[in-house]
Amino acid sequence: MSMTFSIIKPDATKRNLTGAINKMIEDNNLIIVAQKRIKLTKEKAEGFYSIHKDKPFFKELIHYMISGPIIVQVLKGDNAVENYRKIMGATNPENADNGTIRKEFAINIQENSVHGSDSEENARIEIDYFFEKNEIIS
Ligand code: IDP
Ligand code: MG
Repeated sequence: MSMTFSIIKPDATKRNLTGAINKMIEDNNLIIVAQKRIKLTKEKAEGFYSIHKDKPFFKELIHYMISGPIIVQVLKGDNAVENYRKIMGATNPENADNGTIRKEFAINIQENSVHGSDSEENARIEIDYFFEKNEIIS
Protein backbone atom coordinates (compact mmCIF):
# COMPACT_ATOMS: atom_id res chain seq x y z
CA MET A 1 0.00 0.00 0.00
CA SER A 2 1.18 3.51 -0.79
CA MET A 3 -0.24 7.04 -0.69
CA THR A 4 -0.95 9.81 -3.14
CA PHE A 5 -2.18 13.39 -2.87
CA SER A 6 -5.40 14.52 -4.54
CA ILE A 7 -7.26 17.79 -5.05
CA ILE A 8 -10.90 18.13 -6.07
CA LYS A 9 -10.60 21.46 -7.89
CA PRO A 10 -12.88 24.55 -7.83
CA ASP A 11 -14.78 23.68 -11.02
CA ALA A 12 -15.89 20.43 -9.37
CA THR A 13 -16.72 21.79 -5.90
CA LYS A 14 -18.77 24.58 -7.55
CA ARG A 15 -20.86 21.95 -9.35
CA ASN A 16 -21.30 19.91 -6.13
CA LEU A 17 -19.35 16.93 -7.51
CA THR A 18 -17.29 16.08 -4.42
CA GLY A 19 -19.40 13.02 -3.60
CA ALA A 20 -19.52 11.79 -7.20
CA ILE A 21 -15.72 12.05 -7.50
CA ASN A 22 -15.19 10.41 -4.10
CA LYS A 23 -17.39 7.52 -5.24
CA MET A 24 -15.18 6.99 -8.30
CA ILE A 25 -12.10 7.10 -6.05
CA GLU A 26 -13.57 4.54 -3.63
CA ASP A 27 -15.00 2.32 -6.39
CA ASN A 28 -11.42 2.02 -7.67
CA ASN A 29 -10.04 0.67 -4.39
CA LEU A 30 -8.46 3.84 -3.05
CA ILE A 31 -9.17 4.74 0.58
CA ILE A 32 -9.58 8.41 1.53
CA VAL A 33 -7.38 8.51 4.66
CA ALA A 34 -7.44 12.32 5.03
CA GLN A 35 -9.66 15.02 3.60
CA LYS A 36 -10.43 18.70 4.17
CA ARG A 37 -12.22 21.51 2.36
CA ILE A 38 -10.12 24.68 2.13
CA LYS A 39 -9.70 27.85 0.10
CA LEU A 40 -6.19 28.40 -1.26
CA THR A 41 -4.46 31.73 -0.90
CA LYS A 42 -2.62 33.06 -3.95
CA GLU A 43 0.71 32.39 -2.19
CA LYS A 44 -0.20 28.82 -1.26
CA ALA A 45 -1.42 28.09 -4.83
CA GLU A 46 1.74 29.59 -6.36
CA GLY A 47 3.88 27.47 -4.04
CA PHE A 48 1.98 24.31 -4.92
CA TYR A 49 2.29 24.88 -8.68
CA SER A 50 5.77 26.47 -8.59
CA ILE A 51 7.02 23.85 -11.10
CA HIS A 52 4.72 25.51 -13.68
CA LYS A 53 5.71 29.12 -12.89
CA ASP A 54 7.26 29.75 -16.31
CA LYS A 55 4.37 28.21 -18.28
CA PRO A 56 2.11 30.54 -20.30
CA PHE A 57 -0.96 29.27 -18.42
CA PHE A 58 0.48 29.82 -14.89
CA LYS A 59 -1.32 33.09 -14.03
CA GLU A 60 -4.64 31.79 -15.26
CA LEU A 61 -4.09 28.50 -13.40
CA ILE A 62 -3.53 30.30 -10.09
CA HIS A 63 -6.59 32.53 -10.66
CA TYR A 64 -8.69 29.40 -11.27
CA MET A 65 -7.29 27.46 -8.29
CA ILE A 66 -8.22 30.27 -5.87
CA SER A 67 -11.65 30.90 -7.45
CA GLY A 68 -13.50 28.60 -5.04
CA PRO A 69 -13.10 25.94 -2.39
CA ILE A 70 -11.02 22.83 -3.02
CA ILE A 71 -10.94 19.44 -1.31
CA VAL A 72 -7.43 18.24 -0.45
CA GLN A 73 -7.10 14.52 0.16
CA VAL A 74 -4.66 11.74 0.91
CA LEU A 75 -5.52 8.49 -0.88
CA LYS A 76 -4.14 5.10 0.08
CA GLY A 77 -4.03 1.87 -1.92
CA ASP A 78 -1.96 -0.43 -4.12
CA ASN A 79 0.22 1.71 -6.40
CA ALA A 80 -1.78 4.74 -5.29
CA VAL A 81 0.09 7.28 -7.45
CA GLU A 82 -0.18 5.32 -10.69
CA ASN A 83 -3.66 4.01 -9.96
CA TYR A 84 -5.07 7.46 -9.25
CA ARG A 85 -3.45 8.96 -12.38
CA LYS A 86 -5.32 6.25 -14.36
CA ILE A 87 -8.62 6.96 -12.61
CA MET A 88 -8.18 10.72 -13.26
CA GLY A 89 -7.49 10.40 -16.99
CA ALA A 90 -5.45 12.68 -19.27
CA THR A 91 -4.88 16.36 -18.39
CA ASN A 92 -6.97 17.40 -21.41
CA PRO A 93 -10.42 15.78 -21.06
CA GLU A 94 -10.60 15.49 -24.86
CA ASN A 95 -7.82 12.89 -24.57
CA ALA A 96 -9.12 11.18 -21.41
CA ASP A 97 -10.33 7.58 -21.57
CA ASN A 98 -13.98 6.72 -21.00
CA GLY A 99 -14.80 6.07 -17.37
CA THR A 100 -12.14 8.43 -16.00
CA ILE A 101 -12.95 11.37 -13.70
CA ARG A 102 -11.74 13.95 -16.22
CA LYS A 103 -13.72 12.35 -19.08
CA GLU A 104 -16.86 12.39 -16.93
CA PHE A 105 -16.54 15.78 -15.27
CA ALA A 106 -13.75 18.05 -16.61
CA ILE A 107 -14.78 21.21 -18.48
CA ASN A 108 -11.51 21.82 -20.36
CA ILE A 109 -7.73 21.38 -20.07
CA GLN A 110 -7.56 23.94 -17.24
CA GLU A 111 -10.78 23.27 -15.36
CA ASN A 112 -10.13 19.56 -15.24
CA SER A 113 -11.72 18.73 -11.86
CA VAL A 114 -8.87 16.89 -10.12
CA HIS A 115 -5.17 16.89 -9.32
CA GLY A 116 -3.12 13.79 -8.53
CA SER A 117 0.59 13.48 -7.71
CA ASP A 118 2.79 12.29 -10.57
CA SER A 119 5.42 10.42 -8.52
CA GLU A 120 5.91 8.90 -5.07
CA GLU A 121 8.39 11.65 -4.20
CA ASN A 122 6.00 14.43 -5.22
CA ALA A 123 3.17 12.67 -3.35
CA ARG A 124 5.19 12.92 -0.13
CA ILE A 125 6.03 16.60 -0.76
CA GLU A 126 2.42 17.49 -1.65
CA ILE A 127 0.92 15.60 1.32
CA ASP A 128 3.32 17.46 3.66
CA TYR A 129 2.35 20.78 2.02
CA PHE A 130 -1.26 20.38 3.22
CA PHE A 131 -1.42 17.84 6.06
CA GLU A 132 0.07 17.28 9.49
CA LYS A 133 1.01 13.67 10.25
CA ASN A 134 -1.78 13.36 12.84
CA GLU A 135 -4.45 14.34 10.28
CA ILE A 136 -3.84 11.18 8.26
CA ILE A 137 -5.77 8.25 9.71
CA SER A 138 -4.85 5.09 7.82
P1 IDP B 1 -1.75 17.21 -14.52
O1 IDP B 1 -2.71 17.92 -13.59
O2 IDP B 1 -2.44 16.23 -15.40
O3 IDP B 1 -0.56 16.62 -13.81
P2 IDP B 1 0.05 19.36 -15.42
O4 IDP B 1 0.74 19.37 -16.74
O5 IDP B 1 0.88 19.06 -14.21
O6 IDP B 1 -1.18 18.32 -15.54
O7 IDP B 1 -0.66 20.76 -15.25
C1 IDP B 1 -1.15 21.18 -14.00
C2 IDP B 1 -2.51 21.81 -14.22
O8 IDP B 1 -2.36 23.01 -14.99
C3 IDP B 1 -3.51 20.97 -15.04
O9 IDP B 1 -4.17 19.98 -14.29
C4 IDP B 1 -4.45 22.03 -15.54
O10 IDP B 1 -5.38 22.46 -14.53
C5 IDP B 1 -3.48 23.17 -15.85
N1 IDP B 1 -3.00 23.13 -17.26
C6 IDP B 1 -2.11 22.26 -17.78
N2 IDP B 1 -1.88 22.51 -19.08
C7 IDP B 1 -2.64 23.59 -19.39
C8 IDP B 1 -2.83 24.36 -20.60
O11 IDP B 1 -2.26 24.09 -21.65
N3 IDP B 1 -3.72 25.39 -20.51
C9 IDP B 1 -4.37 25.73 -19.36
N4 IDP B 1 -4.20 25.05 -18.22
C10 IDP B 1 -3.35 23.99 -18.22
MG1 MG C 1 0.98 17.55 -12.75
